[in-house]
Amino acid sequence: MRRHNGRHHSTTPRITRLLGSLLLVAAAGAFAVGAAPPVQDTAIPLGRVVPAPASAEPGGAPYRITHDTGIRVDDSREARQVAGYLADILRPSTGYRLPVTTHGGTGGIRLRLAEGPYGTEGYRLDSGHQGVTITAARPAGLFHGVQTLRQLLPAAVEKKSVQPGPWPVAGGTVRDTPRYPYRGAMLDVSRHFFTVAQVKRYIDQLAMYKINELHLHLSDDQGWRIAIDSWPRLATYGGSTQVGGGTGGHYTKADYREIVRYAASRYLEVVPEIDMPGHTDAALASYAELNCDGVAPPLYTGTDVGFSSLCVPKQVTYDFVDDVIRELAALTPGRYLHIGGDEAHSTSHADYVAFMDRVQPVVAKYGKTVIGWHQLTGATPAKGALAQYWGLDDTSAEEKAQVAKAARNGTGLILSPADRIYLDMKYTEDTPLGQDWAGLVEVRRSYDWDPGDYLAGAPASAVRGVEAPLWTETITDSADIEYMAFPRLPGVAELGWSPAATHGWDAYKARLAAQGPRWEALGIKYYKSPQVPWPTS
Ligand code: TNX
Repeated sequence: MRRHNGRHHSTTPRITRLLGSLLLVAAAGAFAVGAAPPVQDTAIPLGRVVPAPASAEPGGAPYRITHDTGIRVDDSREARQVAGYLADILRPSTGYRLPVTTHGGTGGIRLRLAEGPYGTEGYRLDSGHQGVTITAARPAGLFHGVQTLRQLLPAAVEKKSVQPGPWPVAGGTVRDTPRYPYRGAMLDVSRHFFTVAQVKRYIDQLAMYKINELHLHLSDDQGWRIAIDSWPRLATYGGSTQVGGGTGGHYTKADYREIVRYAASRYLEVVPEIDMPGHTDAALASYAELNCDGVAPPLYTGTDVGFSSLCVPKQVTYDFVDDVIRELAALTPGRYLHIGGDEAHSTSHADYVAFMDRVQPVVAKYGKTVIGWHQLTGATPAKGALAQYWGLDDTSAEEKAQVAKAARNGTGLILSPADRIYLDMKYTEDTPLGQDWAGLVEVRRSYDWDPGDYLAGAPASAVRGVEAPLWTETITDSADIEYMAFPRLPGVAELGWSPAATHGWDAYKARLAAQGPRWEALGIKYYKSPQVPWPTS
């Protein structure tokens, strides 16, 4: 709706003009209720996308999706699936048939696989009078291009009921490839359990911003969340509660496979984490023999950390670890297995080092690459391992130097600085959910830093990407997840995807603001940060 109309800029006294505008607003409101609402008739500018594309060259006529539009796709199974995904988004709101075809023709929406400078995830989007073509070397690139196309359409495209349109896509060319290969989000399903449906909903939201790694924190003191056949009580007993004493839950192997399958259909890789040797009360409570004193502690439903440890000297510990890693690796097509390693305050340093020396080869034996929280750099990270850095500005110089040194020696880094991108940190003092041990993290603070030079002494080439963890001591349902993730998560996605040259808060906040109506259309209740110029609707 146009709110500034030249006709009202007359010489009438201010008060009359004010009354006039009030009447105009009232009339517009009545119109919206009665007839079709006023529609946006200009296309969204080509670059107004989060994460910012590597380049956007506007030009030429826009394309308009109409009842005649079809989706043409190369005859590859994966490309057809991406086309089906796009059709599933566009059909409910446009009301058009949008047939997906694999034979020739011209115009319309086309998804095309072709060699070119796209890498495994990049794409090119060309829009003009005749149609929109997304070209990529791999299906992941087509999928990311589809996310860009979504954001170039009016926000109402996200609604589940037929909307009036029109559906223009600005003319021009977008060329886009990611800055980093690892762009992750972590969900802690231990402190509170989240159902498969809740995880899928989050996966869909992550995919909109080209996030490609879903890290699931599957075990902690408060709950063990994955079925392990050789140690069944881990899930049935260790998974039977959660923070606050609720009934918890766990994923059967079929549940977990379904999450992996769904994530893969959105081009996310699942990174499962079993946190060891600390954060293990749920396991220790399930099997007395895992404890050094042979006595099982009670299940834990509080929020303290650092009080539990696997028994490092006992052989049974390694039988347990081998079984768990073997079964989890067999369920996981992804490359990584995260072994935690944070806050092992009840494990001596010597034991910690000995434990990591024995456990990392087990991960390799089952064909996976180790990821550990950055405390792993206090032991000897395996060749090829990645360390996930979760320090803060005021983390000790010594600890930072230890991580930087490991990075210089070849350990890759995933950056998750807690005072920037921990999604469980409160935005302000008044945020009803979350914690504040790493400080308050408003939207600008979470966006305005550069992963490339963040950790002094770590070479830029060591940085594999970024990940936004969401710890769930205070988070219990999808609405809570969404309130903490939006609007910070898209900023993390942009830090991971967009070239450093595109970085800038002023331009970003305008692009971010344009996401608000999309979230509203999708039923996402986000934090309306006063730092962001949300459109008034
Ligand atoms: C620290 S960060 C933890 C988690 C907590 C989180 C709460 C990290 C690797 N460990 O155990 O859930 O703080 O913000």
